[in-house]
Amino acid sequence: MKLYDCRVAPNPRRARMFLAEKGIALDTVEVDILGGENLQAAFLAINPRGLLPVLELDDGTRIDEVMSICRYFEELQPAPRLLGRDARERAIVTSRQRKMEFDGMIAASEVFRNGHADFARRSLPGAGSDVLPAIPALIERGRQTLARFFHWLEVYLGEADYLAGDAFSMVDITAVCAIDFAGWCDIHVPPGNARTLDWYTRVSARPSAQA
Ligand SMILES: N[C@@H](CCC(=O)N[C@@H](CS)C(=O)NCC(=O)O)C(=O)O
Repeated sequence: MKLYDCRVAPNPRRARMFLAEKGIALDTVEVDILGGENLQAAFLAINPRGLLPVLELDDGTRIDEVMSICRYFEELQPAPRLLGRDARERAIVTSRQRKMEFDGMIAASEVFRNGHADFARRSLPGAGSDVLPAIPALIERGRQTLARFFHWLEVYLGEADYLAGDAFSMVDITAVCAIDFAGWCDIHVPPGNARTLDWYTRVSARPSAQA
């Protein structure tokens, strides 16, 4: 089994954090997104969408999408549960997880990719078109979406110590990866969001955050 990975990229980091929390070590194959290796034939044969991470099983099955990879390992090795401990928690994790992706990860990606010279002709991640020019208006939209994201983190952390309740979960992993991704564009947790700043310190101090 092996994980196609990219050390600097935020979505592969989500998968690595999840695996580290479970104590699962996998062989990895590094793919250079910045250099465009993910858009070349060798990697497109692995994932025609050109996206990372991808998990390859020993029987050759390839699983893309971070959440699919995580669900696979949650079933193989339930402890510690990171996708919810019972039906109620699993529903909350699923609901909030989507918000972390749409309002956090995708918004940070909009700001980053539409404003960075290296991605001026690759404004969406992965394969699909030879040239996808940046759309500068998406930078502001991404900023606005991130402002909403930060607002909701503060609300959720007013209810419990972690973003989906009293247990650390995948929701916390996606949120911390989105915050660090937004930091590439100098967008940070607002200084008045005390609960989020405290949570961020706690989550960033977990060994998995360095995975
Ligand atoms: N929804 C996908 C998102 C995957 C994704 O966007 N990965 C980025 C790295 S963070 C990528 O592969 N980018 C390729 C590119 O920029 O061309 C998932 O959860 O795996």
